[in-house]
Amino acid sequence: MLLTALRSGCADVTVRGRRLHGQALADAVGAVSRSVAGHERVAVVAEPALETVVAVAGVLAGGGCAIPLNPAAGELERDHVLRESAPSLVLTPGDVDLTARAELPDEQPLDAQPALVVFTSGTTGPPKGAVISRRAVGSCLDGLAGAWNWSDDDVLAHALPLFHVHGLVLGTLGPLRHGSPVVIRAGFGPVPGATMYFAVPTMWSRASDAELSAMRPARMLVSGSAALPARVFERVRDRSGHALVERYGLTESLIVTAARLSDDRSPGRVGRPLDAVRLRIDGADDDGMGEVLLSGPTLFSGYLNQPGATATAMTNDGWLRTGDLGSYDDDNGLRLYGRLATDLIKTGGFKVGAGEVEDALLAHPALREAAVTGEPDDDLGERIVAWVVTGAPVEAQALVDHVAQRLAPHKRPREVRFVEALPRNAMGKIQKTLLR
Ligand code: MLC
Ligand code: AMP
Repeated sequence: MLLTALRSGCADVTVRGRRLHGQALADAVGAVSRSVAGHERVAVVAEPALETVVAVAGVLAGGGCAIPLNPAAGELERDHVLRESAPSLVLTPGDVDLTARAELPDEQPLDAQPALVVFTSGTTGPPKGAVISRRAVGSCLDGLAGAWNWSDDDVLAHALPLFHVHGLVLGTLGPLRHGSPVVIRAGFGPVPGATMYFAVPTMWSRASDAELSAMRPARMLVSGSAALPARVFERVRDRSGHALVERYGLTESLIVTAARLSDDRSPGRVGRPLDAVRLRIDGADDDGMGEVLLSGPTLFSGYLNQPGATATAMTNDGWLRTGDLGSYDDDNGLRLYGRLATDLIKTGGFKVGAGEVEDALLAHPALREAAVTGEPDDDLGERIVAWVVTGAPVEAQALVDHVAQRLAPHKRPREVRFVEALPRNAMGKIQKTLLR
């Protein structure tokens, strides 16, 4: 059983000021379940709305698999996701009637059946669909509950998008499993009575002094999805009285480590493994720093339709290569230092592949060449920079809009640099290190 609190009638969800809870919420979810019966894969246009929560829960409660779609995805990206995942139904908020009533279908076990397909970027090509089982979701959420004593006494607040693991699994399915009321706001900020806040570092960095101070009564403030800068950690601690709790994971593994409230906390220390998760450091240097590898029940089942990419992501003995650089010991937990692949950019907590943006840019008729890099950014952690060689006059903004419309606004370059030529090696490969 996945959505235990929802089934027992004690879930409580508020999105942008609209609330549905208790039996009325369970019944609305039941009605969606009935309406999608027989559909194995259902795409959900994940607008930040109560209907999205009810739609995803309805698909899962009936044993189906939900595919969250970024509502701001451009045509190219949306077509790709729909083609790859081939849902037999696409639900938009308009398809969900919050006043409809039906009993929830019978319980489904926490097993290898897919619960979600979440699309995530790689270094090259369009995003890949990570297939996430019911068991993985349940194990991750129970692991976090164990680490943080997350219970129905908690009230969770966040402003995360509902089409990625952070906002969807932790921020939505977590409360439906653990029974903590959740308040999902339009912009990140304090919520009276909240005991837990989940946010990406950019949100913590943007919170005002007054907002941070209003979060003082909470039990824990949590940061994840991207590296937490020391100055953000310190400012949050000064203004709110809380040392941010970091947790770490990937779409492909869900959340695998978390700092405990009893741990000494400092930026970059993302805690010890959750229950049943195993972690090892591959190719460690003298300082113990190497690639983080993971195994355990929270791991994804593979990339949809891409056995080759799945095999590349895993070792022969079944461990996931994360591409993250870290060191581990039982006393200090996992410490993260950065990523191996420079072609993966984390901007505002969103992962964006350089290759995907380059492909989109090159479809613009004025461009002859394009290379995309990530550069340090005080606000976003990293910002996407496009280096372009033009064959015809074009404004930077036109290129930015071109990417925002084809892919999604968060994948747009924040800066465009016009160059005469891109540096290439003897093989003709672009040397991105020379672009910095
Ligand atoms: C701007 N906009 C444009 C545009 N320029 N739209 C179209 N074309 C253009 N050229 C619009 C945007 O759509 C948006 O609209 C608004 O302008 C502001 O856009 P933005 O500047 O891109 O947003 P920003 O404020 O910078 O967003 C910051 C942020 C966001 C932190 C709120 O990055 C965010 O939500 N991050 C969370 C990412 C996340 O959840 N990652 C988890 C991955 S899972 P509008 O209408 O939208 O305001 C994972 C695993 C784990 O990593 O460990 O958790
Ligand atoms: P995604 O593919 O969007 O799920 O992003 C996964 C990546 O986010 C990981 O490989 C890490 O690089 C990064 N990440 C997640 N949590 C943290 C964290 N607490 N600190 C630093 N990086 C993180």
